[in-house]
Amino acid sequence: MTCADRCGAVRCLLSISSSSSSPSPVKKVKRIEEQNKEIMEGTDGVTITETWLRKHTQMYVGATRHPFILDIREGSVDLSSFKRWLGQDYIFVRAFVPFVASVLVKAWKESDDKSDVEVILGGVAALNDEISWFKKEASKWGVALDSIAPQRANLEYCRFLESLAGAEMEYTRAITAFWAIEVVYQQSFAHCLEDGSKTPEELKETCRRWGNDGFAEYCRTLESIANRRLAQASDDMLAKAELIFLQVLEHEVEFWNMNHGGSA
Ligand code: HMH
Repeated sequence: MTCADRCGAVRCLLSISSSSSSPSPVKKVKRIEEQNKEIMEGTDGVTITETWLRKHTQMYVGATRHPFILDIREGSVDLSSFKRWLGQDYIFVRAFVPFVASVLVKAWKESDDKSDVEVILGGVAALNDEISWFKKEASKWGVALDSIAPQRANLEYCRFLESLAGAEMEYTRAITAFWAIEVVYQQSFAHCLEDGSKTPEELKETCRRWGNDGFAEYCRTLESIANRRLAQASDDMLAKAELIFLQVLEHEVEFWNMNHGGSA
């Protein structure tokens, strides 16, 4: 497949995933299945998530190299934007807890590997720690967490999390979403800690929360669970999981947009 073909496929999928006047969900899934047959030719040994990352590079880069993150890395971030992100992300993380708990229950009921439960339980424990961290960090910045209202993009993302937590969302799609949500933050904040970055000292602790090596390892474990499930999935399920992956990327971009620029 040539690069031009691949770019065409990305553009096509972008329109599939974001346009409200696009075909029905069934047609979207069928189109993704057809494209995947082509893309998967000659990709033996490459994991499913890897093929998605290649196919949707543009969107993935959009979510992990957003101007908000680039500003942190350049040391030019507007502190009111940072504080807004802190308050909004606290609300998001509170809504993320019941979603992760739902993934835990699905792993217990549906997983073919018992160790998945332990990995997800580790994620729940980390979230407990994270909520305390948000409170501490907010008091450091003078952000009053209790009086913050969620903004539209946040509400929409939280609503999406609720749909992912529903009983009709099977484990394969739920764990795929879980990996995607975590990896965007890991990749974004790790970028702010790379050699040559000018991240201000007072923002480094935030970046280390998601950019540290342990979190990267945790994301790789989630990715390998997702890939194990995806490798056993039907073409229909694969295409549906890919759509979830794209929806996560879109919500992440909107979440960054919400925090970036404008007035606090
Ligand atoms: C919006 N995405 C958002 N917030 C987070 N804290 C994470 C992902 C990672 O947990």
